[in-house]
Amino acid sequence: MNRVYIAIGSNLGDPIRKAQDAIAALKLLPNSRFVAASSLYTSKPMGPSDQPDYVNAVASIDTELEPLDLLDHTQRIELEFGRERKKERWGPRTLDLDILLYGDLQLDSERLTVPHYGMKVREFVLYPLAEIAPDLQLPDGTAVAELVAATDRNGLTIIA
Ligand code: ROI
Repeated sequence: MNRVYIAIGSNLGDPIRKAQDAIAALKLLPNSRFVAASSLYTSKPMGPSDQPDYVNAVASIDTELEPLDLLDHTQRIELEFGRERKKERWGPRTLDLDILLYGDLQLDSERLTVPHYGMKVREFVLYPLAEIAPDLQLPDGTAVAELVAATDRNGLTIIA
């Protein structure tokens, strides 16, 4: 079994509902066991500021799915909830599921990079992650608690 952490983000079309639906969908993944989901948080957009605030959360599962099989599933869930891939870089999105960590795997491939490249500096990832895994260390030995301590909340607030 591999402990996996998945970041959830949405800022279009009832984002609270989208995040809750995403968590429900993760509970149904094959060959996997749902472990935990964080609270839902609201966060200021990273990237262009002329877009709505985001709803963010982090969930963890234990899975026997291979990394790219898991990615197939998370991308399927994104599409099920109406994700449209837009041209604009860092523009608004109906649902984003990012595989943050896959056990201690360090992988840099065309389709998937774990640990997720931005996770060490994004408050909307680090705070929810620390909520469900306060003692977690990244594959390089960095403690999530240390990263949280070094990262401003930037308005991040629990909403549900
Ligand atoms: N900003 C916030 N606050 N939350 C996100 O989930 C998020 N996702 C993104 C970009 C566009 C980088 N900005 C975000 O993909």
